[in-house]
Parts: sequence; structure tokens; C-alpha cells
Amino acid sequence: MSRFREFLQNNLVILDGGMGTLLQTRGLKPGEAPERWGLGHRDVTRAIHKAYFDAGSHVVMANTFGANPVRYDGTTLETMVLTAVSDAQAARDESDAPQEKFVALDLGPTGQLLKPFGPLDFEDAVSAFAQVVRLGVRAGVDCAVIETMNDSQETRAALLAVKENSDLPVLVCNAYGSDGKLMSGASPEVMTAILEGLGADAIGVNCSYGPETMAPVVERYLACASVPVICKPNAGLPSVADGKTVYDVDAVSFAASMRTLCEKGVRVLGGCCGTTPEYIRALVRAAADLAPRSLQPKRRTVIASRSRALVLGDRPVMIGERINPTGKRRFQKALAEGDMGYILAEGIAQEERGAEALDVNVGAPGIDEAAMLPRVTDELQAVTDLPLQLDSTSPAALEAALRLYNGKAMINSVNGSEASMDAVFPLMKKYGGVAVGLTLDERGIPSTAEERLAIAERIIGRAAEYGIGPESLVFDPLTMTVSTDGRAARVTLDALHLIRERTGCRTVLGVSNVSFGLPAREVIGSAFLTMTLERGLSAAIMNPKSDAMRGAFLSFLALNGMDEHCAGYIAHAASLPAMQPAAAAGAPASPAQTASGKGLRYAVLKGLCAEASRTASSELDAGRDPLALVQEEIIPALNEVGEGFEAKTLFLPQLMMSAEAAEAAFREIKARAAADPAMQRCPIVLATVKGDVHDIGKNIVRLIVENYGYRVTDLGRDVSPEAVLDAVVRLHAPICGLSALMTTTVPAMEETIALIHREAPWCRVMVGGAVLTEAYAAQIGADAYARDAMAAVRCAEALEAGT
Ligand code: B1M
Repeated sequence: MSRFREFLQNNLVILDGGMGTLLQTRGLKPGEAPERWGLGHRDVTRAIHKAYFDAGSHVVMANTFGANPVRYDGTTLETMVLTAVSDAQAARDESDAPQEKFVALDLGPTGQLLKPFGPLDFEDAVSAFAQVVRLGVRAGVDCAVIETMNDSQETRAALLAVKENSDLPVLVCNAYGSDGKLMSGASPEVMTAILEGLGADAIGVNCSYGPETMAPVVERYLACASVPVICKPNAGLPSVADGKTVYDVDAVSFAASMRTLCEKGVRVLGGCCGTTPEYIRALVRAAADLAPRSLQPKRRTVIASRSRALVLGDRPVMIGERINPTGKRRFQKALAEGDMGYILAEGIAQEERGAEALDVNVGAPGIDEAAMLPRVTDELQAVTDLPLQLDSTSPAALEAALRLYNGKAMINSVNGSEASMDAVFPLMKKYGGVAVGLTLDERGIPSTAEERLAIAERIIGRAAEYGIGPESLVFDPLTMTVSTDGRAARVTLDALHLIRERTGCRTVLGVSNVSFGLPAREVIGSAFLTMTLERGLSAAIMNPKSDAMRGAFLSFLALNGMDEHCAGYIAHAASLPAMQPAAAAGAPASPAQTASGKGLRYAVLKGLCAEASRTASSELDAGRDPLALVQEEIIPALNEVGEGFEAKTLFLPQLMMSAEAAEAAFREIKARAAADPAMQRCPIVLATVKGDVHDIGKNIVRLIVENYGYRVTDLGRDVSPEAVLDAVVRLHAPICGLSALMTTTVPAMEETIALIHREAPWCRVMVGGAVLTEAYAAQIGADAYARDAMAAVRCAEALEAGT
């Protein structure tokens, strides 16, 4: 075991404090990169490192936070990392402070957002971090610290890069918002599930806030993490006084709050922005008489999506079984044609019917599972935040999907055969996950409950050899059909009970098999489901779209006091055909009817791009007015998404998917709403202002204004004042239209208006965007304000007449 890993297991670990904020007091200018500046001021960074060691830090981070190939070319990067590490090592050698001392490679965000937030591919991010890690290893660092990450997927990329390119111990810190979530929506429980699964040595929080504000998030880590928890806060919140940035928590209060967190169980302590060697000295003093709290393995069986952690065992959970082509010709066709819209709709429909996780199986003749499973996984995780159960017998498909799954997946499945365990356990060890253990082996499915238990025990034993605990296994005692074997259900129920009692492991069951070959399958299926739940089943893989099955599941919860005020049951009852107006009752709906076919508004709301485009097209074919589609479907859907985003019920990936779906529909509408060539009016320059990427509203304005004969030059979004002026001057445009949707970008709008008025006095500026009002528009100097696209036309006409 590495010296640092052993140290981490047995001691409180003191990290260093702020680097960037200290460099600013030594001459680093705002906006300058510390790692580049450090190259020219090695004596300064070395002195800071030494001051931290002298203050009592066990771990000092090399000045490599921003050093990565996304920002620097190979040679610069190499020099940067090797120099930064060697300076930290020199400081360690110079310091005669008595504590153990280590040098860490510091890995911060690449500076580019990963898909779907930005342009960077997951694998490109992994490769970028990998380059830095290899340099760190060459330079001889003792450990790696990944920090200030606010996207779970980028955190995963960095951690995988460390794991694949070194055996360095790795500490991972995320930076949380005031809502206790990362930008990508992950909570401490989600990050714990993901990071422990990937093998982080310690996890926690850095930057963000001062220690007291950070405490609730840290306590959530302590409640669910089995590895040491890190707390590395700022010295409170920054403000500017006399032209200098100051922080509102002093060294003594900082140390006192950190001591309290240490008493609660935090084992790795340090400081971030605004903290100095004085803070670390105070912290070392405050924690001097404290011993590390012993690590308590939490043994939780938990799976997670990017924003939702699901604990198995607290109460039964419903896993949707419908993303599976077996026996479904329409699904097979969708797979063969790559019709993602159909598959995504199937996922969303199950979510709407109460599924809490989704099984994802794409195994069908002629389908390359190793390509299709990751593709479907990636698309599904963009439109739903339900945790996924990756269901495949192909290790290559499982690995490809596990790699890019932004969560901790359930893996369906491993079984008692040597080949299966040899294939699946290494994947689990590397990527994390909870495996479904099928109680069968090379000899097939045993006919007795005891034999199935024996296989479960063998699987637990083999998993342990890989360092995988029983909490990462959920056993499936296998359902056979009762139509061919009258004892089948009994054996399953007995095996379920035995496995639960003897191993303590959670259980899962695909319940539908029991009724194969029988009429009215849901009648007997729902009775069987109730029996399995009564025997303690943790998770049922079932059809949430079946009223009978869902009814049995929800009734069980209500009858066992697991459904507060019977709310789930009541909602289910309200959706039953018997409770609907007569017209709505009828044959069970097909997936196409339930999930898609619900109109454009629904498709935009759910972020279904293909569906949005298809629906827009068919509505237009049917003679629907393009403007009405925009006003009555797209805008209300986007407003609803925006409200959800504000209320934190929806997160950025969903916002992005809805925007993409709106744009897909919009492209259809635009193609059909061509301008009348007979009308030729004046040129208009149109742009969304600098810093603002919202352009859906501006695109609508363009569509309508063009329809009224104006010749629009659309400069796009995030357009600088100078670029707008250039176009206005070049076209000698009498009208310029600016759009802004955020309070933070209105100043850029004001700046653009002032520049145009100064340099192109013939041009009149009209503005719009949800954040503006008439009065606000006047205040920032606009010549006209338009509330919506039609008002923009009226404004343009008035401005044209006045020019
Ligand atoms: Co974001 N976003 N977004 N977003 N987004 C808002 C605007 C927000 C209100 C959501 C919220 O918190 N409730 C909020 C702004 C808060 C504020 O400052 N007041 C917000 C935020 C915070 C953000 C990010 C910072 C999120 C983050 O990263 N944490 C980020 C910002 C990125 C940036 O710009 N630097 C961000 C990103 C995004 C997406 C990329 C995911 C996506 C935009 C995709 C795109 O446009 N290509 C997006 C979306 C879709 C929204 C919401 C949900 C919808 C906006 C929209 O398209 N509305 C929005 C919430 C909301 O508004 N309900 C939100 C429909 C559109 C037709 O209306 O643009 O108002 P609108 O246009 C209307 C009128 O205003 C007028 O006519 C149009 C048609 O009637 N009009 C003009 C517009 N421009 C005009 C110009 C004219 C005349 C009329 O003359 C020239």
C-alpha cells in the first residue's frame, strides 16, 4: 500500500489552503492563470508551499489546478506540471516541520464543459486528464486531488483518468451550490455512490462557501460515505473592500468551525479560496487533540443517476422492464432503424407511470449491442434522471455503457458460472455498480430454493475476492412460469426468503415470467407480485404501464404504511380507466400513444428531439398555423421547463434537451414559413447580446420579422458589441434588434446600444427578451421595446417609418 494511502487510513489529514488568492496578493492579476504565472515566479509558489508545510499541512498541492491539454500545448503542459511538482517537492524538502509530508497533483476542471452542457466529449476529457496524470506520476507525486468540479461527469472523467494511468491514491472534492447540488444536479448522496464505486480514496467538498455554510453538505457525506470525508472550504464569502478582495471568516472562526466538523467525523481538512498558512496553522492547533473518527462502512445498496440516488432495501422499488426488444416487434424495428425517439418515449412513459429505475436491454438479432447499449444509455440519461439498470450478456456492451453512464448503474447481470463472474466483477470493480446476481450457473437453474441460495453464496464469495462487498449484489431467485411447473412460483418465493434471511442481501425479480402461457396474465402476475413483496422483495422488474401490476405494487406500499397519506395509491386510482370520462376508457395504449403522440408541447417538455420535429411537421401538414405552433406549444413548454429549473425540479441537462427539441421543431417551422419575395423592406441586424446563449426567442423574432419582408442579418448569439456595430455599419442598417434573457447580460445590451448610438447614429435599436420591461429598455437607452415577436414587427414598422 502506498505510504499516503496508509497515512489516510490511520490519521487526520491536513491539506493546504488557498493558492490562487494568495498569488493575487503577490502580483497575479485577476484573470491570469496561476499555473502559467507560477512558471515565471517559482520562488513565490515555492515559498507559499513551504509556508503551508511549516504551518502543519500534510499535503500540499502542486500549482497544477488549471494545467491541462485543453488549455496548453504539450510542451508547455509538460514544463508546467513537472516544474510545479518539483517546486512543491523542493518546498517539502526545505521545510523542517515535523509532520509527514506529501505532494499532490492538483486536477481542476478542464475549462470546457462536457456534453451535454458543452462541446467536450467524455473520452476527450478522460484523455486530457490522463496526460496530466501521467506527467504527475513522472514527477513523483504522492497522490492526486481532483477538486472544484461542479459536473459529476467531468469528475468521473478525471477519476477514471487517474485510475487508468496510475495507482495514485485519489481525493475527490466537488463544489456545491447553495442548494446542496452540483451544476449537473448531483447531490452528496449521488456523488458518494458514483465516486466510491469508481474507487476514490476520500471524497468531499471544496471551495463553495465558508465552513459553517458548507456544514450541511458535509454532514450528508458523513451520513452515507464509507471512505474518509474531506472538507476544504473557502474563508467565507468574498467581497471587495478598498479595491481588495476580502473574505468574511477569519482564521480563528474558520478553525473553530472546522474542529466541529472534525468532531462529527471529517478526516481530511484544509482550506480553499481566501485561506492562508495562518488559517492552516490555526486549524492544526484547533484539531491537535482530536483523533480521527473510525471509518464506518455504510453497506448501503445504492444506485444512482446523475441527480438521483436510489437506496434498495428501505422499501420496495419498481424497475421498468419495457426497454427490451424481446417479443416486441415494434421495439425491434425501432432498434434496427436507430429510432431513438421511440425508445426514449418508452423510458419516459414508464417514468410517468411510477418507475423508479429503468432496465435497458437492446439485445436483438442484427444489433451491435456494444454500440447500441452506450448510445441508448447516453440518450436516455439526457431525458430522464431515473437510475438505469444496464441489461446485457455482452461484457463489451456493459463496459461501453458503464464507462459513459453518469451515475452508478445496476448491472443486469452476473450469475454463478465462472465465465460470468470473471467477466462482470472486473467491470464492477472498475466502474462501480450494483450487480443483479442470477441464481443459476453452468448447470442451469436449480430446482430447489436451497440450491439457489448456494449459488448466491458462491457469488458473494467470488465477489469478495475482487474486493466487492455483498451490499453491491442484489439477488434474483429467478421466476419460472407456473403454466409448465406448478411448483415454480413456490420455489422462487422460498429462494427469495432464504437468500434474504441467510445472506442479508437485497433481492430483485423479473416478475412477469410467472404468467407466460396463461390467459389474463396480469391477474395472476399481480397476485404473484404481491406475494414476492410480502416475502421481502427489494425491487420488482415489472411493467409500470400495466394498471393491474402497478395497482398491486402501490396497494402493497399503502397497506404497509410505506405510502404517506396513500398519495401514490390515490394518484394511481385517479388514472384508472374506470375513473376517466367514458371516452378515455378503452384498449390499453401502445407506447406510441402514451409517451409520444402527445403533441409538440409534450415533446419539447420532455426533450424528445425527433418527436418534436416529427410532430411539428405533421401539425404543419395538417394545416396548423406555424405561429400558433410557436405561441401555443413551444413557448408554454419552454416556460414550464424554466419554472421547473427555477424550482430545482429540473436540471440543466433537461433544460438543454428541451431547448434542443424546441429548435428541432423550430427548424421544421422555419422551413415552411418562407417570406413573401414580393415584400422587400429595410435590413435589420439581429443578435443575442454578448455572454448570452439564449437564442430561441431571437430566432422566433427573426422568423416573424422576415415573414413581414424585412431582410434580416442574424449574427447569432453571444455577439460582442463590436460585431453588432460592424454589421450595422457594413449594411448601413437602419434598425438593429437585440435580445437578452438574463439579468446578467442586460449590461452587455446597454453597452451595445451605447456603442451603436455613438458610432452609427442613423440606426435605431429595438430590444426584447424575457428579462426586459418597457421601462427597463428605456433606462438602458433602447429606442424601442418589443414584448414578443409580433410586437417586434410593429416596432420595426414604427422605427422604419420614423427613420
Ligand atoms: Co437558460 N435561463 N440558462 N437556458 N433558460 C433562463 C432564461 C432562466 C430564466 C431560467 C430560470 O432560472 N428560471 C435563467 C435566467 C435567470 C435570469 O437571469 N433572470 C436561465 C439561466 C440562469 C441559464 C444558465 C445560466 C443556466 C446555467 O448554466 N446554470 C445558462 C446560461 C448560459 C448563457 O447564456 N451564458 C442557461 C442555458 C440555457 C440553455 C442553453 C439550456 C437553453 C437555451 C438554448 C437556446 O436558446 N438555444 C436555456 C433555456 C431554453 C431557458 C428557458 C427555459 C427558456 C428560454 C426560451 O427559449 N424561452 C428560460 C426560462 C424561461 O424563460 N421560462 C431560461 C422561449 C422564448 C420564445 O422566449 O426568449 O423570452 P424569449 O423570447 C420571446 C420574447 O421575450 C421576445 O419574443 C420572443 C418570442 O415571443 N423576444 C424579443 C426575445 N428576444 C427579442 C428581441 C426582440 C423582440 C422581442 O427584438 C430584437
